[in-house]
Amino acid sequence: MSYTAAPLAPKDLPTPEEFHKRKVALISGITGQDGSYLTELLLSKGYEVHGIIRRSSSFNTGRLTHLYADQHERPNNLHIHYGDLSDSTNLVYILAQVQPSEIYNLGAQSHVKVSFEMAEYTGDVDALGTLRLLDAVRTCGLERHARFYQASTSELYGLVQSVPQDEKTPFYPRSPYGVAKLYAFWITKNYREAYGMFACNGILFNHESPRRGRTFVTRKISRAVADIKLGKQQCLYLGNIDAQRDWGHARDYVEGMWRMLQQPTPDDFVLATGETHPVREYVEKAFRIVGIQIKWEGSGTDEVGIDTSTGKTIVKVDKMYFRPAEVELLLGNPAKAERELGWKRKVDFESLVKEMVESDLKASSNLVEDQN
Ligand code: NDP
Ligand code: GDR
Repeated sequence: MSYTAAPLAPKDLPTPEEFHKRKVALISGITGQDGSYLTELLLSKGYEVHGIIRRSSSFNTGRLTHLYADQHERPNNLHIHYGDLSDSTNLVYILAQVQPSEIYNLGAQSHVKVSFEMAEYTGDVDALGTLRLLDAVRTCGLERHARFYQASTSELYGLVQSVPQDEKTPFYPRSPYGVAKLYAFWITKNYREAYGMFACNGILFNHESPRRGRTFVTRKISRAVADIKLGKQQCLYLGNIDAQRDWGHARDYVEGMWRMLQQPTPDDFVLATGETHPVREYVEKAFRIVGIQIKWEGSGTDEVGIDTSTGKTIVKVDKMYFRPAEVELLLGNPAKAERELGWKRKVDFESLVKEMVESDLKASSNLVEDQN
């Protein structure tokens, strides 16, 4: 821990409005894709940023190295605290010490397929972890002062009820991850109503970037395309390539998170692009960027993608990547966020795929360091 400022006693707290002007943010999940972009944004706005990181036997701060400076050598506005959403005492301690004016709860076991294998752990961290953090806010007497952002998800919609999905569309989660996030959604809303907390749910549709974890489909594809182009990999194995997603850029979405906490009153908002694309289209576009044209042959788990210029099979569908229950179609309607937050995504699908493939081409050629 690098932070030693003395916390304010609850009786000394200024009004909630004055407290909010302090611009002190606490981020759980700071080492993740969104955590790193949000940290960049908040630092650029003059915030003091505190992040919770998990102890790991290997470095897990790769996405932050360009932002972090040793506080002994070159003090800056980014402070790191060891912690975990499964450890209430630790959360209370961090909150009491930092007294954040804004809390972003991004920490989660965020992989949908993994959640089927680690259902209890996912529930503990994603559902109860949110409760622990909300209760830590209350324990520290900050419930009228700290503003709270909950990383809710389009996975809440799950089995399609209607499209496009917006704030009024009913939820029907399809995975232990989705069900855990449903609890987190409602407990956030409940604490807003029960204790008057400034707590918001951002219902965010898929957002990607060169910093996306490598086991999520877009990054798995962009890296494989680069490796196949450079002769380092022969074939890309995928699951359900007919699933459709509403994909935006993570940098745009963290801007929306911040905007939610700057409103006069707390509310829940969908962030999405309003477009949907099947996984197979992402594959085709990504290969096209490196000059490879794909044609599909076969169907179901026998489907393959063939490089039309060489005749080689470079994509194979493999049933090991299918999920016990799938979310087939996500398409969000961001009208409320556009109207009330003045938020609009800047990066379109084509530019997103291009940025990810070009970044992985550089990383795979060792021209730049991997961003995660
Ligand atoms: P990542 O998987 O990239 O990051 C997850 C973060 O949570 C990492 O910093 C991870 O730490 C941390 N974490 C995991 N378990 C714990 C724990 N027990 N205690 C504390 N921290 C923990 O996710 P994203 O950045 O993509 O997503 C951020 C949040 O937004 C997540 O909650 C996700 O579920 C949600 N979300 C994401 C969307 C997306 O498309 N990206 C869409 C909608 C919602 P470590 O680095 O050590 O693993
Ligand atoms: P998702 O993202 O489940 O939507 O959750 P992911 O990229 O894992 O999957 C998207 C779709 O692609 C299909 N798919 C594959 N997925 C992976 N990971 N690997 C494969 O090989 C593969 N082949 C096909 C999947 O079946 C799925 O339909 C992400 C996470 O960031 C969540 O935390 C977040 O809440 C939601 O987005 C919105």
